Amino acid sequence: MNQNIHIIGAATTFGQPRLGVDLGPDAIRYAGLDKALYSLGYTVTDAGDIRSKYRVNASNHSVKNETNLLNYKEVMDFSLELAAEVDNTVSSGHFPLILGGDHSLSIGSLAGISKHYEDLGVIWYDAHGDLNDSRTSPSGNIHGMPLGISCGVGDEDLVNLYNRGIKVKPQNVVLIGMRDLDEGEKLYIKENDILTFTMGDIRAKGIENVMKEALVHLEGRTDGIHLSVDVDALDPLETPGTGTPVDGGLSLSESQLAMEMLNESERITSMDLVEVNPLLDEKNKTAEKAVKIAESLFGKKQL
Ligand code: B3U
Ligand code: MN
Ligand code: MN
Repeated sequence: MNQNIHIIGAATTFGQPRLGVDLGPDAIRYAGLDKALYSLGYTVTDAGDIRSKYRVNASNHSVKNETNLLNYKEVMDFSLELAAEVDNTVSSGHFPLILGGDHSLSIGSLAGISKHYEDLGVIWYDAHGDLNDSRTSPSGNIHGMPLGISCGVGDEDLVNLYNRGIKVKPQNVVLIGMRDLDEGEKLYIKENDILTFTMGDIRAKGIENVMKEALVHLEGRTDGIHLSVDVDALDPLETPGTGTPVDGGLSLSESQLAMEMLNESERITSMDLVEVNPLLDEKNKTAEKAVKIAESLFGKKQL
């Protein structure tokens, strides 16, 4: 594992309508992220937050454009800024740890990271596929689209963001924790043969076997693996402070084991930790879980 971690707060809320997810990066910091990583022996720097130049308030938020995309311009501008910061972070030899913020931020993080890899793998640890485009999306929320956009599907300008086209090949993606997929997403997964582990698969095989299969699948075909963790992959009993909770999710302990295995693989190059919304939380419990997940990824073992 890269010993130099650079934290980037991606304080955006424009990918979905619930205000407060832009406060996620500080909620995770206040839950003790840097100290936890120092204690594991890492060098940690913090870029502070990237914040949209557009002010957020209850009346201007959640405006759809003519093609069913919510806060389109805001997401576009934010993604560009984040892509540049992440690109610079990788160039300077640091591990980018991007704190969200809603999941639309992965449009920018993947744009920045993928520039450095021919065949970037992606592990998408989430209740949702985030593979919609403006036609298949039931909501118009761009946080339900970042993986699709990164694979080259959807709005042309978002797909071509950061002067680059497709960022990730669908065969280099593994979905873990799925339990809320829209019809269009199911079709896309089938047509592109994306390795997918639903909660049903995880219950049947166990998380350990699922992670083994995921790593075997990405072995050989990828030259680095980006990990995108949406805290709604976990059960809402564990992580209630998130905008679109779905029952029947992963436990903290399963998630820690999954992260430990990723640590041992020594293949993870970068991470998003997203959708922590302290305004929906109980005493910052969700941010505390996010810190535990990061600790496990960076090598802390469960007792
Ligand atoms: N698939 C739905 C719901 C959703 C996606 N991501 C989240 N929720 N967090 C959509 O709106 O695209
Ligand atoms: Mn997500
Ligand atoms: Mn989700």
